[in-house]
Amino acid sequence: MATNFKSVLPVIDISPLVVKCDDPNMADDACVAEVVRKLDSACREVGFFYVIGHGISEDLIKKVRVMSHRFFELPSEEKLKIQITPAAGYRGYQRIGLNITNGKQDMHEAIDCYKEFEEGKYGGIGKAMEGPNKWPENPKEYKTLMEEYIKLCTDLSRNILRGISLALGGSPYEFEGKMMQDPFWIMRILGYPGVNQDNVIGIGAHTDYGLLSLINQDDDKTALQVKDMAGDWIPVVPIAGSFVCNIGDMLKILSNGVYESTLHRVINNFPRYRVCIGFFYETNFNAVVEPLEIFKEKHPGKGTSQVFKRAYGEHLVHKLQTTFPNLVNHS
Ligand SMILES: O=C(O)CCC(=O)C(=O)O
Ligand SMILES: [Fe+2]
Repeated sequence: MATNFKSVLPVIDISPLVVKCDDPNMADDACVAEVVRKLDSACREVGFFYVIGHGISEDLIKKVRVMSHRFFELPSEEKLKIQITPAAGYRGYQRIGLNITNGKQDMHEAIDCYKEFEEGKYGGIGKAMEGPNKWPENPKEYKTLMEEYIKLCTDLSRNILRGISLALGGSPYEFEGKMMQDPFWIMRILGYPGVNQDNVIGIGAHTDYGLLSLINQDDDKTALQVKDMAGDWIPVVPIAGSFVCNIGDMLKILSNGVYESTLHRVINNFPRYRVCIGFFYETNFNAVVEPLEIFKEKHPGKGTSQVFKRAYGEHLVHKLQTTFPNLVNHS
């Protein structure tokens, strides 16, 4: 397979960054500087990499998948008790085929969760997404486990972004400024039936639309694929205990186009069911995202004049309405 980068994505041990994450002088540490250099080349060349040494226990990473498998094994009527509706802020369970990407039904089911916020906080923009997340009663303790996981993923994303901020030539905190002081997040708990045949698409080709994504995938089947610069799809072979990390559209804009968000898709042509937990760290819900001044100064030759003409939250609601046209039309 011809590729412009190795068919194995970079694996980055970020432990030095995790250790120093609260030290404003972290960049002076030689081990942190090495992590930053690796993040820079991964973000420039691929937009996808594995992180290890991230500090979240392998047991917990595995447990959230095991519990999610248990939920998806329940009878359909059980799962539909927490069914997604526009009236519930697009939160909850969606059956197989409800999600549409590029006009086609995706072969997956999911629980979608979003950061909760008080009614009226974002006025008209936020209205469509108001409401609490919907958690099943079974498995027991699932909500508590997932909420703990979300907290850890939020901290980890912020810490990786500190490294990426340094990689772009800024201070560690450029992604904590006015557009990102109250970061939104999305979590999708995804289940892909094993179809054992080719060309059944679990999720069609797309880029993620936030800042940074953390993918926690079953470690015994390869289904996620990333499109490389030569246009070939390369498999993202699981590494136990790692997260697959990738850049979203908002980071592309904020970085002044220095980093790209990369197309990816999922095809589970294994006979067995696959679970993946996607955590998506975003800007403020109401941020109108544009390239950061510091990165325009640092990378003048690069440049994207791309400004996000509406608030990130409006973009998200629009995406949800195109992803779930059947929900919008029939409720
Ligand atoms: O299932 C996966 O590995 C990735 C899912 C994904 O790309 C997404 O939810 O945006
Ligand atoms: Fe994705």
